[in-house]
Amino acid sequence: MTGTRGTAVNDRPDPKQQQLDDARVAADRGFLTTQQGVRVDHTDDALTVGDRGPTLLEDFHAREKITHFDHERIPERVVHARGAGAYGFFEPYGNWLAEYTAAKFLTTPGRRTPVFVRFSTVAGSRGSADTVRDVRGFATKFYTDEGNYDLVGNNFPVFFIQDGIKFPDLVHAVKPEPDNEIPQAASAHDTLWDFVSLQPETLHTIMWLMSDRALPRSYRMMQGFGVHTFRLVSESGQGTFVKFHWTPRLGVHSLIWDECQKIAGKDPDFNRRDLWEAIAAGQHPEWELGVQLVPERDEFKFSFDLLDATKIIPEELVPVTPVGRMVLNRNPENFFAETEQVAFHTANVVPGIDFTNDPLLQFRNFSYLDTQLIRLGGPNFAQLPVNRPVAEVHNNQRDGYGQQRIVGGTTSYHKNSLGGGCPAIANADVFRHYTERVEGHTIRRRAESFADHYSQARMFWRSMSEVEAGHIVAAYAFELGKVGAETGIRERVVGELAKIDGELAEQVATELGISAPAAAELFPENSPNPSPALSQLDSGEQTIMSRRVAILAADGVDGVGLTRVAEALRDLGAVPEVLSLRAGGSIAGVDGDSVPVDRGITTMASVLYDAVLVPGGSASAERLSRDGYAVHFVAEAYKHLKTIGAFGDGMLLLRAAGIVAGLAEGTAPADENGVITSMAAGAGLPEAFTAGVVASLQHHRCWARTTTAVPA
Ligand code: HDE
Repeated sequence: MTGTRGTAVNDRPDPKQQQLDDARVAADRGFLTTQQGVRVDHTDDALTVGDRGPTLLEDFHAREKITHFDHERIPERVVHARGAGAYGFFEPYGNWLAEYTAAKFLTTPGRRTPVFVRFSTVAGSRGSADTVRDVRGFATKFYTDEGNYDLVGNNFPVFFIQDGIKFPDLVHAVKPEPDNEIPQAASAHDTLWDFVSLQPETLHTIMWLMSDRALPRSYRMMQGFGVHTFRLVSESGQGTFVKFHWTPRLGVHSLIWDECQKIAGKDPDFNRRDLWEAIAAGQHPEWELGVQLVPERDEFKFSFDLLDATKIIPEELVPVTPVGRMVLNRNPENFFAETEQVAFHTANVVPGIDFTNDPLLQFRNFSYLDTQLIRLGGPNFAQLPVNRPVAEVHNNQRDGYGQQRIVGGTTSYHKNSLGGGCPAIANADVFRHYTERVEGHTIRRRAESFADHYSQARMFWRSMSEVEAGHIVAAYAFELGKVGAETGIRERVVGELAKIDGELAEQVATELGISAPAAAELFPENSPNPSPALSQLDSGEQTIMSRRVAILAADGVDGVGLTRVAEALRDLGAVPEVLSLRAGGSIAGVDGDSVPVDRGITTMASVLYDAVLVPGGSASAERLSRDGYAVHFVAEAYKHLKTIGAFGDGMLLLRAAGIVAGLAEGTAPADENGVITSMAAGAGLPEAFTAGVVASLQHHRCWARTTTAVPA
């Protein structure tokens, strides 16, 4: 489609091409070359004069190697610096949405659109830990046949601020403090809470940040939201407001704050590793895409403004309707090339999806392209493999840093006659901006319809189960407890909480040892009913798929019983691992069998598992009961409300940890305390034991234990 005149079509072998081909062949065969394709025979010693003489500048290989290394780092993302990515596909369930949108990838049954998803934390640097208290990014690039569509969302459905001009303030407040760059990847510090206490529009999202949503057990177990109200546009140009929701098949599950802090030391890559290993093991995570649709005539029917990104549309008012599913089934090959260089942009839309005047979204449409220009070093980043559309690209944009395309012809302008008028303007399947009538005065003022910062925070708080509400209070107490007591910030925040809910304010104040102001709930008239959809307890399918189970064992273990339970769990998709006092090899079973060891108890920790099992075998159980790590392992699992199973003499270890008093049998199949025990052993181990473990593990944690769990 580009110009025909002078296009380099040449039958003679091009020597340059020959060189390139040779270099490629050499690289394919694994020969070491310079960037110019020259083979080198030595890369371990630089060129010097004699054995002990100076290094020579003419060693072009050494200089090229070190120069390239010196330039390896690119600026990290100013937010969402730490992430993990994966490829997969999206497919719609049917075509019913075609009435509302011209976007074919959402409405063509059977069409699988490739995707790349990047999950991230927001506040920390690239090297920070995964399990910090933070929002998670959930950004999806759909490589549709009509061009790339990016849904750049988060795992919370709301955002901290209403107008993009506040974004630098918010991010400066939450990032490490500028004088000493402390703390890394943490919101528990003066500047964030100073900002929160003075900027009440943050209160609803802060409530989410204090909730379990900020501590996902896995990227595979969190929801995603487009956050803004977007607009679907039909073939005939009719607009419909839409909110996008991703719902994970595995349910929405979280870590416990104490676990998060320990995992940050034991395995800072916990969430990254989890995603990578699940995909590598063929346990491909899956989400359902759902939409909430609001006809244009209903734009003003709610007590909140659809353009206000600090508000949700409660699912009880507008249900979420499933549209299709997304499966992630391939890990990247190179973190930098793919996960680091991927560039998302809210303005990457395709025909059928458009924006609204949400003042946060409008800013994002400017900011993402702007930031890519500096982060990826120029205007050609769309040519990087991970960003390249599958749709054909033709235009008159030329040159710039990192240009990869060699476009022939003499014309790079529109309109032209010399290039045959190419690229031509299409008249079908084109993106046409939605025609919206807009009028008003030029003002710098927040809309009155954005004023209620309290009633949805109240709805969230009142929709929580007792356990979840307890976590929220504890989170406020932890975070504010790290804020200087003399600053007045704690009091100001509690004062804002009192405008949400008096009881919440009082509970937090009690934890902080300050007095709570009297409840002064604002906007009670807007207070929606509690929304059960906001609680995440017992969400999703009842499955133990990909749940990690530690089996603690030593020489003399009941290998027959161990293998029986492990196989049953593995058959259901769980990941059992045998942990022993040595990190490898095998241990001797009591029946003369031998059991392979996967890992060492001291290199792992219960916080890295979802459940713990202790098989019988008196020698094994006695040895473990004398080992501080093993005792701590089960005690900590108990504290973190995890399923614990023990059979035969395995109960000795539970007794050593103070979990059971004696060797009495538990109430199989599922003890409501999540401790499943059986006196049986070997081939006699009843199926009810495993069934009890599975039933308990399906609930993620044993919440009933919350009040009884003793500190490990
Ligand atoms: Fe972002 N955001 N953001 N953001 N955001 C970036 O873009 C920005 C907002 C989100 O995995 C940056 O390439 C502004 C809301 C995700 O690569 C930057 C505003 C939501 C990612 C930027 C917002 C998000 C980013 C940093 C307020 C949820 C990571 C590097 C107006 C709906 C994407 C980059 C990835 C990244 C700007 C608010 C989600 C600076 C100005 C709301 C998931 O452009």
